[in-house]
Amino acid sequence: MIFNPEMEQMEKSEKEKLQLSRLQETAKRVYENVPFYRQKFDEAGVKPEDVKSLDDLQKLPFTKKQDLRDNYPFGLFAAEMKDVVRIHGSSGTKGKPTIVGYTRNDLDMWSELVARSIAAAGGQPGDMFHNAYGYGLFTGGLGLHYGAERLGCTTTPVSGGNTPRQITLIQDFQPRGIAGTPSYILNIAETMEKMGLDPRETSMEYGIFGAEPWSEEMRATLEEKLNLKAIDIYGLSEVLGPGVSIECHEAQDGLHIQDDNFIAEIIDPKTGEKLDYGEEGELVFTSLTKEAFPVIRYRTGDIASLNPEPCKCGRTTIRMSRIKGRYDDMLIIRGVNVFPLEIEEPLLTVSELAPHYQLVVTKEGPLDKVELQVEVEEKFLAGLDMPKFDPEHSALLKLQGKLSKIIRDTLNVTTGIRIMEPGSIPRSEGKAVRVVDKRNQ
Ligand code: DLL
Repeated sequence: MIFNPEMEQMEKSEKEKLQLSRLQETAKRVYENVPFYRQKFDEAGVKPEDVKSLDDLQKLPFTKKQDLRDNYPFGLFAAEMKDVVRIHGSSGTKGKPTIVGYTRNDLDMWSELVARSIAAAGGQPGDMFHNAYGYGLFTGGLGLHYGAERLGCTTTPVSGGNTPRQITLIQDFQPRGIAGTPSYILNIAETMEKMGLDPRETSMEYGIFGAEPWSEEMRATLEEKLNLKAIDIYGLSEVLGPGVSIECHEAQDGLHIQDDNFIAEIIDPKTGEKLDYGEEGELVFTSLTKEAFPVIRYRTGDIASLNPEPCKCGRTTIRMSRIKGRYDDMLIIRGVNVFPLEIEEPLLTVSELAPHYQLVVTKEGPLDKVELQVEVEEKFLAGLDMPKFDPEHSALLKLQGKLSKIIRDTLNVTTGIRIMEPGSIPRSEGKAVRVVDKRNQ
């Protein structure tokens, strides 16, 4: 089902006209209401009236995460505080959270975009919908919540954590749809298995998973374990929250960007130059309809590419690739750039290993040293003669060698590898911690 065919199937030239008039309004809004933007525009020698075509977006300055920090908490708001009815934020890795705000119209638009997203994932009015994203400052919980209600789903605000209760509610309420981070949903599935329940037997038909990087292999694992369709949803607080883009269940091939509300660009992160369709680089978003917290050319730090080809689902919106990672999370292992996800992919192809891993980064002299810690699959372990877990057991050493070779062959890097006992890697209840950085300890 297409929730808003008028917008989601709009013809290209008409969409571009709409984008341009909305971009002009947004440029005017930030210039008139936010001293930060006025100063940046002035420094760049550009006025809102200079935006005469979509190409003129290139003339506008970028906005970065540091700009949000410098203007903490409300300095970038473009609406009066009396009109701001909701605050959200993201915790980030250090310091104060990044704060964003919404007017009533913003919340209305957000609900609509999430309703569109759930429909794209295969959701329908009347579905029972289990929302396991965290409720709070994080945008995942309330973002999915209001969108599910807007679509007409019976929405259960379970939030993250308390896994046994999640399982009881899944069994008793019989949801058709579930939402949560892929790592937490995996945790729920495995907890069910431990309780002697078969996660393939639940009522769930589709899952809306995102808020953290996950690989095609993780999709295959989740679809197999839970017998549902796993759909990738993307978003970030600075731009909206969940609902910026989502895959459709028909193709599961790229995430449809809600481009009546956002313009996406891909840039070279070093030069800031705009890249072509298909080229991989940093994803940049400009909001077109937001009132309280519009963003102009916001540099997400996320790596993706764009695809303008029409999709078989009938939507005409531009699509982005699955996120490969964040520039912040990139590791440099002996001169080779590696994203955690690139390690997840080969790792999940080894059936003797469980999909639980962490990369521990330490310093050895001037070089970064990376150790991949990964759990062995319980079933494999049970077949070995090992009363007490022994990492030096020949079968585990052999497994270690096998994984090391696969990683070397696919990524051209050598990492240390530690095979861990089942259950020893901390389980996620929200965003999984994949990189443990001990370089400054
Ligand atoms: O994670 C919003 C969200 C909630 C998205 C629920 C999807 C579902 P933040 O906490 O601000 O917002 O974190 C945003 O998370 O810049 C990406 O690095 C990462 N991210 C979000 N979705 C995906 C995804 C929410 N599908 C940051 N794949 C973003 C990979 C993702 N990374």
